[in-house]
Amino acid sequence: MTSKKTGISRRRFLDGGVAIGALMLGVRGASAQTAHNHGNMPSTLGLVPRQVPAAMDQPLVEPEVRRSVNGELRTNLRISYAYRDIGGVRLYVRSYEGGSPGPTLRMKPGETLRIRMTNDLPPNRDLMPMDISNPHQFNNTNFHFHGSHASPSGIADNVMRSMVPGQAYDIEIKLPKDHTRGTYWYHPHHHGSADVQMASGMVGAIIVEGDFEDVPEIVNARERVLVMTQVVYDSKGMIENFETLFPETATRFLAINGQRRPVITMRPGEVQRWRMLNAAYQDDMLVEMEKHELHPVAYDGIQLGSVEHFKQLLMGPGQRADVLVQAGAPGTYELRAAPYDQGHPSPTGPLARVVVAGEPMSMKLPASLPKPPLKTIKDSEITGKRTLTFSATAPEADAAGHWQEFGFFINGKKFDPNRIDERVKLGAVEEWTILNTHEHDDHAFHIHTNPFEVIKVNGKKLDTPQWRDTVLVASKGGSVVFRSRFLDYTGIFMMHCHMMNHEEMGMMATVEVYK
Ligand SMILES: [Cu+2]
Repeated sequence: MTSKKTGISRRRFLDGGVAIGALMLGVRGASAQTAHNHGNMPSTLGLVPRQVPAAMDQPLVEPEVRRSVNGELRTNLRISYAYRDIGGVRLYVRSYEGGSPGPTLRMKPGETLRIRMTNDLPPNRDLMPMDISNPHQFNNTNFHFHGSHASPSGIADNVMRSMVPGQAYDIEIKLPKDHTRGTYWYHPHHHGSADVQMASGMVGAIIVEGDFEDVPEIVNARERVLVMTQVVYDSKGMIENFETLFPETATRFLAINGQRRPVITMRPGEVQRWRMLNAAYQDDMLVEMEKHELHPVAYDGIQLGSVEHFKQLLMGPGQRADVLVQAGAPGTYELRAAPYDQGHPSPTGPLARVVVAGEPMSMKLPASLPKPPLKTIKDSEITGKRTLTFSATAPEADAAGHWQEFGFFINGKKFDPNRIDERVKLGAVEEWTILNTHEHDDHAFHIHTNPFEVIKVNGKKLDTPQWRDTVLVASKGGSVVFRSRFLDYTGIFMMHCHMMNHEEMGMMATVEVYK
């Protein structure tokens, strides 16, 4: 069911098509598919009362999959407003391909991602503000392949591009043959609008295939893509003002794959592999599952050297965790976000219900994992060190309101696209200390193009260093030390806080890798 030219699987759309038709005719039982409706249906919505889908407890639906064919993944992504019924509310928000999340893209190392991106949003009505860290022009966009080791220049993973309403653009991102394999994602990265667009659900998973090929316990496990978001909206079900996203207590509820508390089914003893992506625009999630342990085998698309075991797994915005879960006795268990203090309370609540039922399966967790793909960075490799300070200013009394009075900084400066903040020689291997002097909030450090190996957190050396592309840095003087190899690609790319309210208000800086 794959059209040759686009590589788009139509199966999901055909399934979804039934649901769309059913909705328009008012037939019952079409609810779970509404997150994947294609395009707008304003006339129907205006004239005919629409079937209201169940708010929760519908079977989990995974995003439509688009696969690479003959070495390339060629596809279209159309950005437009779309209606979306979710968790008992009707939203009218910006979207990829009419849904949230957007389609899951699946490709392999050495292949090229070719996207024709059409920006069908209406023209911007606001002028450029004096201060570009005042969120603005929400209908401009671009494309970022989060976690990719690829060129940041030209029409590749270049977040300096401006894709304006009414225009179409080509994107071409070639992955090297030795690219790490795992769970990645995409989202807009246009300064001024990225936060609003991601909060609207403009996010999607990218799977770089082929990890754990020699681990039968993982190969045989049923895989699920779980794109976790915070669903936020104003009184009209829209996001047209920054006030909808900030104060940071604005979160309404959590969702997976655009569904509020969907149902995940498992059989007793079954092991499943969940590709979990925290695609929330702002907050951490402390993930737990009643009476079950979570067993990460990869973080941020990079395989671990051994299986980990947790009751709770903290995921900052932007982070991924590939987690094995083994179902226990028959019953219903909640997968949820538990309370966590990130400077303000992280959102809590159900993510999904896991229903364990049916014939038991005898499956096992892997006893060991193959050697991780990236070599640990030795002391002798280090060619330079630097320290970056994340800080912020807040109004004196009420830290929850008045976002215009906050300022977010890296090394005391707000983002300026015309300034180069850090210059690094191609091939350098550096040790960076990220320091968070902000009194209120943790921050989520993310850098493009090259992953890094975390060796120290809050002054304490890790027993096992951890490769990441996004890491949380605690407030009130918290710190993270990592090492990174600046390999293969010259050009200008970004580092920033992945709590997108902070990024949008200035907590981003440029890095230039030169030859
Ligand atoms: Cu931040």
